[in-house]
Amino acid sequence: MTSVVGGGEWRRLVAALARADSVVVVGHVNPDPDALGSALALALGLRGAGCAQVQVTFDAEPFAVPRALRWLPGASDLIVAPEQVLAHPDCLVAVDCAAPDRLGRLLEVAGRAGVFAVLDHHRSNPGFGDIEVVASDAPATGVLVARLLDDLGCPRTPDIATNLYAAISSDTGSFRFPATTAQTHGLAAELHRSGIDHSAIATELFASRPIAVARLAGQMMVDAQYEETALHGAGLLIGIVSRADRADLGVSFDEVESLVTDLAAIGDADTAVLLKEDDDGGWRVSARSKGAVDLGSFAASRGGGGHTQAAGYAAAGDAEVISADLLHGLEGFMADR
Ligand SMILES: [Mn+2]
Repeated sequence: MTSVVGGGEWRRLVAALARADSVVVVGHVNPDPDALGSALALALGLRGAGCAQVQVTFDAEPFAVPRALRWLPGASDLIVAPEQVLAHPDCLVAVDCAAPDRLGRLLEVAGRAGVFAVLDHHRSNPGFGDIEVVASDAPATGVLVARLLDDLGCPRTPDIATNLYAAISSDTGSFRFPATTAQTHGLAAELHRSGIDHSAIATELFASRPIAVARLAGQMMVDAQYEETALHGAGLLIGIVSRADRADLGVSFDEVESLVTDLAAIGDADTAVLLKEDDDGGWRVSARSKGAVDLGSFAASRGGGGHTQAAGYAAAGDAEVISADLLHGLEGFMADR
């Protein structure tokens, strides 16, 4: 599929992992199913291949495995908090991390690792680490981990395949997004043959929303700002979830991420943006486009990154100011079509 698979950096990554006795796999801050599923699949494969010490971790404040991802195979025994990570691993692999700051506190450990490797699929990734494998045409980091495990000679157990299928079906929006190719479906078919329960995975990913989160989504939707004429008539929808909104319903920050999907499912606007406030008063902006805007470039201009049709960044200040910046700033990033 992608040119970097099998290339020089790729072969260095395979060699580094094959000889490592201790590996720490790091997903991005507040991991999504692609980050954590990819990390767990890689760790399970390495452990099965005889690697003596394997850990999965990520930064989150406070640290907790997102409630919605605790079902992923290996989550209960492979994931450790950042402070429990090996001080000097032979290899640290960052998966699905588009920039160094996406490792959070674990960037410091990466500097102490024998080899610091980056495996990612974000087009905005500037390239960092001792080994850089960035395949921007891959629809999910999970696709890259599947090929990596093949090259390491690791068999696809049902647990590994379940993590990979969760990663890929999540990042492709259930195989709907444009980066999905015939090869993506081919890999999904291979994973089916590995003994996964695809329907149970789909239920965990797409039909397990707690009622409190659904009520929060309802409130967010009622109050969403709809700018019908924005983006040369393509339309813009902005939803806001403050920490006070979450506190009222007992919803954690990581549970809010899926609400951007609700906004993106609305046909009246090309671009949907969710502003969510964390427990410290900072804002995370998550944006989705149906194709009118190059969100990856827009997010990069705001210190974040991502893909053309899905991107995000951190912002400080009032929600009104962030919304106004979106309304005026996005028009400069209309996609060439
Ligand atoms: Mn991803």
